[in-house]
Amino acid sequence: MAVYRYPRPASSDITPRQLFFSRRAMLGAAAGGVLAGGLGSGRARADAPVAEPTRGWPASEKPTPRDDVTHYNNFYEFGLEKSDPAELSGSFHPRPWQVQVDGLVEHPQSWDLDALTARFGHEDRLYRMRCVEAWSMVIPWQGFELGALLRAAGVKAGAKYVAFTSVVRPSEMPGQRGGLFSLQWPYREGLRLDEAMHPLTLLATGVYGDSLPAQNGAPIRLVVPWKYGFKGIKSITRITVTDQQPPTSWNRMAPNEYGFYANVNPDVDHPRWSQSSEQIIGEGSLFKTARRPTRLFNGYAEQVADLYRGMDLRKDF
Ligand SMILES: Nc1nc2c(c(=O)[nH]1)N[C@H]1C(S)=C(S)[C@@H](COP(=O)(O)O)O[C@H]1N2
Ligand SMILES: [Mo]
Repeated sequence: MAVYRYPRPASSDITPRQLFFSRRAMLGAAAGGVLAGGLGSGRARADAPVAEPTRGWPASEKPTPRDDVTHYNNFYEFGLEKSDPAELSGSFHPRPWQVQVDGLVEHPQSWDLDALTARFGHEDRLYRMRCVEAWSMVIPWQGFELGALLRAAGVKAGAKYVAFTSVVRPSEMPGQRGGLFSLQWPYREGLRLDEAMHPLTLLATGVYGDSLPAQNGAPIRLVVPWKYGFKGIKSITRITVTDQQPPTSWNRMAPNEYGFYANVNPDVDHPRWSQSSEQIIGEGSLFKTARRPTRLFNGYAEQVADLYRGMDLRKDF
């Protein structure tokens, strides 16, 4: 019997208020801090309208309220509850930060975060995010294409995959200090090289016009909008180009539940729940959740279906 609690069906995902506060008390979490403002930089705070995205979900899609995007999170390094990452990340230091780019590249290099932003900039992308737990958001990210970084690194012949590694800092990340549940740290993810080079694949450094708060994966995280949210690895320290399919965290923990591809697909159910529809976070009420049908490749089929032509999406789920 599995002892892990993630992912659960959507209906149980909302932490009852009482439990939320008793957990806070129990854990002695420092009150306030991160909740109030995040780790804001000098960038403009955006309660302002979200800029027209250059690519991604139509701008007509309503962004999920900022408060939900930054307080309903999965980031197991900080704890299991949706509220934990915002509550328990007060001692996390996302600067200074280095990202090592290595493996099958012409120019292996350790990039300072500021050097990455200076070189590749940050543009707006409004993307849908569909968690494997059957809930979804629409998130205004800022960032740059992973492909731009990989092109600068010079991908060598024979490369087939890209492996990603999250930070390990048990002193700043309570979820890494053991307990009943544990993924193996560091959190790892991977993409096929053509997925990594796809123009929709983003390295995000900001959300809602501000630097990423810790809970959203500060200071740099992956966003692959046609895949389940767990592919979007947070707080990346290393990007390795390789000729081997890399091991990935959730796939290693439960390979029959979480595939390497993890493409959003309403016709391939999770063994423990349906994937045919999703709860819309930030809409509906405590008494009635808002739902909508889930779409193949999270609605991005036109842009990405070619990547999977000839593949059996049930077998390579
Ligand atoms: N390092 C790390 N990255 C992670 C996770 C995590 O626990 N650790 N959770 C994943 C899951 S399951 C989801 S749904 C998204 C959530 O991103 P968000 O909190 O910014 O919405 O982050 C993904 N990236
Ligand atoms: Mo997720």
